[in-house]
Amino acid sequence: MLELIHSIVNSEEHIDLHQFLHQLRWQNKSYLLRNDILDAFNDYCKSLQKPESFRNTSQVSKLIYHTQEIILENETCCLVVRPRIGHQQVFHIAEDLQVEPMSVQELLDLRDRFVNRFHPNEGGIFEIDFHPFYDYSPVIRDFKNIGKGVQFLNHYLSSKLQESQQLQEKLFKFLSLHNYNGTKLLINQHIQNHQQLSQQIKLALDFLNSYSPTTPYTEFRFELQDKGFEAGWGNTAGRIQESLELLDGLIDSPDHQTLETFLSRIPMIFHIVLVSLHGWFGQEGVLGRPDTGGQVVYVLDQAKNLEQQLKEDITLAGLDILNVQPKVIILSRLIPNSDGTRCNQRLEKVYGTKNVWILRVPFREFNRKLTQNWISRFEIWPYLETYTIDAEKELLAEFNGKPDLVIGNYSDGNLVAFLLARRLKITQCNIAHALEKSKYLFSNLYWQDLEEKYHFSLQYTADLIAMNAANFIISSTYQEIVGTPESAGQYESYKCFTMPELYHVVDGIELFSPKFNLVPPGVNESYFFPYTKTDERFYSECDRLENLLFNLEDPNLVYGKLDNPNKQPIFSMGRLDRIKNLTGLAECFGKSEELQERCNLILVAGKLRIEDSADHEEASEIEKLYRIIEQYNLHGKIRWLGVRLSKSDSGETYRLIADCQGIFVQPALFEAFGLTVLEAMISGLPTFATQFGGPSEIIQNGINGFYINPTRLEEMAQVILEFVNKCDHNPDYWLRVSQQAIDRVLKNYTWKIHTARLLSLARIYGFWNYTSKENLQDLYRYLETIFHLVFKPRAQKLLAQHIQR
Ligand code: UDP
Ligand code: LCN
Repeated sequence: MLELIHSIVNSEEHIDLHQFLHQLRWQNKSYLLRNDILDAFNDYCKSLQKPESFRNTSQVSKLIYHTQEIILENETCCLVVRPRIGHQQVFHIAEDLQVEPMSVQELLDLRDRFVNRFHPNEGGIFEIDFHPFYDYSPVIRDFKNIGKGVQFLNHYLSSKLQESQQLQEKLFKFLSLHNYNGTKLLINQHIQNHQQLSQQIKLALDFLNSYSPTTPYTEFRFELQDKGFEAGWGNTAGRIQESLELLDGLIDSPDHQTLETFLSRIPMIFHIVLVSLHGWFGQEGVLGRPDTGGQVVYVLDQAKNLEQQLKEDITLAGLDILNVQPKVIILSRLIPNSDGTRCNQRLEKVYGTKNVWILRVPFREFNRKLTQNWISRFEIWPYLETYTIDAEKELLAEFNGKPDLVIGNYSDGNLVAFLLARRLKITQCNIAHALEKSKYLFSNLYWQDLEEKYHFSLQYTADLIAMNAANFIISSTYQEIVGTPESAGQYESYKCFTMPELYHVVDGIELFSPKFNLVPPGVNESYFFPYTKTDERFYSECDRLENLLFNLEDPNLVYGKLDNPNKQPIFSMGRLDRIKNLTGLAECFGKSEELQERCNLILVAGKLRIEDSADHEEASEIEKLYRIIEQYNLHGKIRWLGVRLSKSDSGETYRLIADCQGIFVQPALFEAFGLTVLEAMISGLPTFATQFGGPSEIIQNGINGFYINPTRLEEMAQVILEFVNKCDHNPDYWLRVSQQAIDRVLKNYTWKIHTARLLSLARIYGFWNYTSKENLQDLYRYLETIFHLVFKPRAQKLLAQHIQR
């Protein structure tokens, strides 16, 4: 990029760069983000009647396209440029177009000066830098491979296995470690080192040759034991042979594919904890409450499917004979004042499973006094450390020992996962779901002003600790990690930022680390399936739901009566919080008379009345929705259902809308992933979803759905209208998009794919963790220091405030 700027400066275009920056200085904004920059550039081009070629292909336009931020200070400009995904460069351009690269430290100081919180004379600021701790680990080179960490790691590990006898010995030791409830698995005391292992494998393979591949393991179990091999290699002679051949291959000539297949078979995961703390965690009547959405759906479905996958793996490994039982515990919080939910129950079995449980542990204050009420996710930080200590005891009792894997969910669950993993010395996996930092613009820069309400200083510190500690991280989309060519990713936003007067993050996370893996979730196919699967549909519920959607007049449940219920329905379902932007959809509908003539708008939005809401954002969205209905006089054209639908009701609702050849719209200002998008698509609804965030990876625009820009309401209405018109001209069009939406989900987003991948990762990273644990000690010490010296004092201060309230 420096070359590009130099080349601009040395060409005719330097006049444009000079004038453009000059024009910016005359604006009243001195901190511009990408959208502002693009708008300003458009204005510049318009005002000087620049030709299209200049706007699109000039060197200046190229520079502008890649610029994420411009900060103006006195006569100079600072440009934060993202030449390609995962890379950032910073430049300082003076009035006379002298260009100098700027260091990260200089950028952070500048940002502090921007908010008047730069105090060089009072000493330096604490700098957080994780870069040195990633030295031990290999890093991916090409940004296109970010999120494919395990493939990369397998290449790396297999080449190391080839070179290093030490790693071969570690592999042997790793294999000798495994047991189930004290019963040895895989290798017993007859094999003492990796050379011996290699000899015994050959003997065992010769021995197995005399059996037909389908012979059950029980028939030759004791002979194999004599050769040093315990249960865990397979359930039949054929499967065991395959496993031992894989291992033989790994010892003689390791390659990445063999390593992955072999490690994915190792029976080392039987007991799993999923930590999901904030919101209300339950199987019924909780979705749509504040802080309670897709994460609950995700974790419940994941837990059920993990049990299923573990069972399959256990059977294939031949461990049924040891009566090995997988167990999955969803660790959540107990809320004594549970508002009609089951969140006050300590233990609850998950429906349809054999051994999946929700274990709820209460938060406590000083002197073991328990908190009684629900607490917002922004306020729960002070309780997490004592919570972990209590939860650890309960988990040890429930599992009758240690779990094998802990998976954290969201910032709070990930911090607890970190603390648990440190105490129990087990593998830690993180799932972000949504990182608040990218949702709230400038939230780090103005953290002090927002602290009373949001406590971002705690949340972002917790995020840094947990994401760096995690052995592996799974993300639902690529852009969750590193964004798109135009916008930064959620994890990327932790790379370098300032928390003025608290700390500077010089390097907050290695985005090229192999710990990142893209593993999207699935949909629960018992509830969400195509509308065409008539034999599986819940017809007994259809009349009730149809009436609720289109006709029922009950002011407690529905606002709005449709003049013509037969018009094509535009459907949406979500919580009434600002980011979900259901009000934006109503306004888009309000602005387009043509859309109102052609369609009805039906919203399932949880609540109807401000007085029923304890959440300030929700209350103001309710108010706004009423205002929009009045402003655009949407009476007769809109129905607003103030209900929370159960899973089976929401599944049938999507299908009922599909029966009417309706569409689904997801209008969020930003959506990290968007389970409703998957649910609507698998039901067969042509889906229009926000272009900001995960949906743009789920949908392929124009093929199996459509992107909308929720900040441009007229344009959004136009996209929907175009579709409606096309369907009028070609009745097959709706059917085609509908079928393509179904196919997209079935092929790429199933829980079966997700859990098989997740367990394979857990095993591979378990091995990686084992081989590199000495190298991780420095990092862990650093993380503990940040936890104790930055996080904890702030958490204690917040607790004192809670107690005073
Ligand atoms: N949901 C539901 N009933 C409702 C509202 C929402 O079952 O009345 C479910 C919806 O089906 C989806 C989840 O809540 O599974 C919302 O997840 P999503 O990822 O779309 O958004 P989040 O709420 O996590 O931001
Ligand atoms: C949280 C969100 O905001 C959604 O975008 C996701 O779909 C959900 O979690 C499940 O991961």
